[in-house]
Amino acid sequence: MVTRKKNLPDPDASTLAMAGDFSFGIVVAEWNRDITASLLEGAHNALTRAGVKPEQIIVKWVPGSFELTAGARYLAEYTGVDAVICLGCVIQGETPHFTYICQGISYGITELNLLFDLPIVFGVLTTLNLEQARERAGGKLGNKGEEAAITALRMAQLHRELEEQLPDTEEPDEE
Ligand code: RBF
Repeated sequence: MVTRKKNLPDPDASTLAMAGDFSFGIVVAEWNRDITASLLEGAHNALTRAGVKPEQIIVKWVPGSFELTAGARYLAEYTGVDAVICLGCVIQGETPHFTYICQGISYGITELNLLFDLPIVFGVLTTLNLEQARERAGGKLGNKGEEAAITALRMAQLHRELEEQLPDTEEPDEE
């Protein structure tokens, strides 16, 4: 029997109640497409299962994981989505390329989170081999795309809740 390790609980009632109000952008890398397509399926299913309308999910493919930062930035800047999910898979090869790509993406996505007022979620597998990637893309260790989607939902909810608590600072209209 396949055991699916779960790092995150399913979205709770308060998250499910808000899910229909949110829109999401998903940027997904074509490199290691078998794996990233499974991550995308996991993320998409988790969002729609929670109540997000399919038409409220924008999916954009980019060539490789290194391009996820730019893709996420475009989605954050040019669409009105409430959160962006980045999905990719970098597998270690024989050269140090792996390190540069992984560092580039993690720094890039961290910086976007600081620059843009919306959550940008890191759903990138960085594995030593294909087997480890398969285990995390619908295999015995679950589907990290699904976890990235639940994270995006929770962060969009947190963002909305805190935004709604802000006092209204608008100047009153002059007579
Ligand atoms: N992109 C990935 O998403 N996963 C990889 O495992 C991956 N390995 C790469 C290995 C090498 C040697 C090179 C040159 C690129 C690799 N890329 C990989 C593509 C990378 O993310 C990016 O698309 C290109 O470097 C162009 O900016």
